[in-house]
Amino acid sequence: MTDSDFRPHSSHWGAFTAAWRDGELVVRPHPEDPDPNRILQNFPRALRHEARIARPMIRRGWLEDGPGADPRRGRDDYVAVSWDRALDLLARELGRTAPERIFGGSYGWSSAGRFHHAQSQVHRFLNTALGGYVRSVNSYSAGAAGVILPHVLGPLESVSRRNVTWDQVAEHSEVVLAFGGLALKNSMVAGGGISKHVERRSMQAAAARGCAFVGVGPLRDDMPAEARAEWLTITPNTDAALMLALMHTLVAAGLHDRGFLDRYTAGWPVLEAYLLGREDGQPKDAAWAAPITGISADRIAALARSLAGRRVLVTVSHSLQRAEHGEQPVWAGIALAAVLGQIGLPGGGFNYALGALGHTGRRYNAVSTAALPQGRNGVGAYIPVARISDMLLNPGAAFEYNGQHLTYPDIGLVYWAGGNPFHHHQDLNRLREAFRRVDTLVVHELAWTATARHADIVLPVTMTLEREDIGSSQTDPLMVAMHKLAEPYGEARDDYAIFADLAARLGREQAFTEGRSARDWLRHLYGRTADDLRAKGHDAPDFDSFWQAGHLMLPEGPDDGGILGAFRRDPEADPLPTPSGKVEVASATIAGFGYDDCPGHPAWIAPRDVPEPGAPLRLVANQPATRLHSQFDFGGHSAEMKRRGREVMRIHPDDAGARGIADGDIVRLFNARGACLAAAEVTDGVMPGVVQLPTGAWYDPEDPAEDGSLCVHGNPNVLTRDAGTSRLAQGCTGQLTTVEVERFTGNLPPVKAFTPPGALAAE
Ligand SMILES: Nc1nc2c(c(=O)[nH]1)N[C@H]1C(S)=C(S)[C@@H](COP(=O)(O)OP(=O)(O)OC[C@H]3O[C@@H](n4cnc5c(=O)[nH]c(N)nc54)[C@H](O)[C@@H]3O)O[C@H]1N2
Ligand SMILES: Nc1nc2c(c(=O)[nH]1)N[C@H]1C(S)=C(S)[C@@H](COP(=O)(O)OP(=O)(O)OC[C@H]3O[C@@H](n4cnc5c(=O)[nH]c(N)nc54)[C@H](O)[C@@H]3O)O[C@H]1N2
Ligand SMILES: [Mo]
Repeated sequence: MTDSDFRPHSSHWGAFTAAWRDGELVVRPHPEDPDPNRILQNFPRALRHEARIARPMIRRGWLEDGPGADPRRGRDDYVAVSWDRALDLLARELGRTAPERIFGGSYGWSSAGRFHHAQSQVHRFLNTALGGYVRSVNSYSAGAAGVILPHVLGPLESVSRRNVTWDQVAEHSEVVLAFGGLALKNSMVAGGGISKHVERRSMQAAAARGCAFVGVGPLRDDMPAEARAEWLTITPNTDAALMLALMHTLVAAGLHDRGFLDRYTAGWPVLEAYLLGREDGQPKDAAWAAPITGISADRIAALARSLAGRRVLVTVSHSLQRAEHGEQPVWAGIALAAVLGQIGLPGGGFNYALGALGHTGRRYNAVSTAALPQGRNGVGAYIPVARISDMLLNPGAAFEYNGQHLTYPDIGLVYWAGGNPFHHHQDLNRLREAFRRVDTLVVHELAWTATARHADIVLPVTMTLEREDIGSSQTDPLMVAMHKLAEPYGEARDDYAIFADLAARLGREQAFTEGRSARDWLRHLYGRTADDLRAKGHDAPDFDSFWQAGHLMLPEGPDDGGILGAFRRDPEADPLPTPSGKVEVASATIAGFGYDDCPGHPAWIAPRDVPEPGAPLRLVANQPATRLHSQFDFGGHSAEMKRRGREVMRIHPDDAGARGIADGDIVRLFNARGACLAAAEVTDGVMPGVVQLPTGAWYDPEDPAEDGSLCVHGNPNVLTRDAGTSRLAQGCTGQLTTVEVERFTGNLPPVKAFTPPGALAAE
């Protein structure tokens, strides 16, 4: 095996090359990546794992009894059918279902290649072949932030990705106050691919220059050792109270930047009145915040004083807003940065979700990289993405969202390609109930996820290694010619090929394919980038040269702070795209909606989901270090990091001792919504009163026929609550909930998540 045997490919967790040796795929990270990650090592074993789906499958109840609500979903057998039979049946269903009754939101990360991106494929198919579908808006990532940011500071992308860079942090920041931390496990990942993981060395350089990092959160390893950070533990979901108290302390001491507040913000008198307690008689001072946050008043006051007059960067992770009233810590973080007068300065101000993904803290490419055009959606109805169960359970019911009164549509057919709702959604027992209501659930999957196991029609798709594509992200200069590395598993086909055949059955093949093969589409998409390069005066190789070289370096744009930098330099010439053109530390628009769960200024609103006798511990259900979400949970690296085949839950020694739990024990986590098993790791890296179980272990009910059955594998979403952040954003609140934990003493049930469901002989 020589270097020339290694062919380029890319994934959301890194660009790489791979080659075959003795029947095994060998995966090497991109040679110039200074800090590659182990998630790449999930690929080799995943490729031919028995969890892959080999043939089109139809759920027996649906095949025998036809479409309709069915309590057998999730515990039925499957019948293997030919592709022709599966596509004929599906085309018939699609043809007789009105687009207004098809839910095609199909949320999920899919794979990195820009052409075979399954979510783009399904949307294009539903638009071009059927005229549209009921869609979803926003994301599980930034459900609350994505809605509140445009009202108060600017679009999500500008505040998150086109803002402060890691180079600015290394060079300019004096204090980085990181709410929710800057965990390296998270910045491993970037949608569309990433060639350089720069976070570790940037924080190292900043710390060496004397920059002080403060990591606020329940876990020590939310900050890398290289940042030499102070770990400030906080009671989860109380950050807004800490931020308000920091502001109060600064204002009371006259340390706030009045010049900045006057010139660059709107609504300061409203927020100031709230901080000082003129509204409710309660000053939001350090003594007030201490019992809420679990941080002493002295510590809060000292922290506030340490920020004044320095180049401070406030970062707020996605996790803080993936919780009840998640809008508040985002808005309060912005207000804190405004009180400090730092917004728009290099290495200072506010950067939403810096470090949460490898897209942030980077320069944008100076040219665009093409995405598959989606066509036009003729259906107007939509839901905020995390309201899926609500929609399916309550057709016709009214709900509020971002100042609007909306109604849940009545859905007959759900089409999913490239996402795993049994990974991403909350209260999975409720989701099962919701999925039982529809007439038909169609899933394109490469493996037998729990979502596939609930579907009526399961179509096996290729995984990224089995096809050609172009890997590219706007925040990474390396565009990758993703070469095919393996033949498709079993009868698996590309999503594109499946949709093309369905479109043909519906008489819409030309509209969907535009007469192009997959290779033709790659050429076409590459051509758009090449044209843009040439238009901007750069050289661009032709497609065949690009393909042979395996990559192309794109020119990068400036590091100028984006719209926040421009606004800071000249607020009259470059106002922010908010109603006032300024930073809205209070918002007349939001106040006008009249929501008590999201008032007109950042506020502390006590959550309802707080510890109680039956559930005295707070559960942090965060992103997993060993994989992307649920993807390739059966891959080598993810599997190796489990204990006795279960996901690992971390618990503080005091909480473990009080429950007789030892390191390595199997434990049962439970609350009013459900229960799951996990393996305990006892560590003081988790603050007392908190347990942490990452997402991504495949849902594995002990008895699929029983409602509320124990998940034997460790999926925390059997425990989380299915409720929106507030009426403003209706965002996902899956990050936090409350649980009790006990040592599991029964017979240990086997993990069956990766064993295909019962299959009947082919028809
Ligand atoms: N409790 C809790 N829940 C959470 C979160 C949390 O913090 N706590 N975080 C949330 C967040 S931020 C997110 S983004 C979501 C993530 O939720 P998802 O994006 O739904 O999770 P993934 O596991 O990435 O799902 C992608 C699916 O696509 C499949 N796939 C990959 N390639 C292809 C392909 O080419 N074609 C097809 N058809 N399928 C393919 C994979 O096998 C996988 O099943 O989870 C959310 N859920
Ligand atoms: N390895 C890996 N990386 C990923 C992903 C993955 O699946 N795997 N998913 C990617 C995606 S889609 C997204 S959206 C991002 C998500 O980015 P985030 O949502 O920010 O990531 P999390 O790891 O869920 O949360 C970060 C940390 O916030 C802390 N935290 C939780 N609640 C609170 C709180 O109330 N207050 C404070 N101060 N801290 C709190 C937790 O300790 C947690 O470890 O991650 C991305 N990166
Ligand atoms: Mo996300």
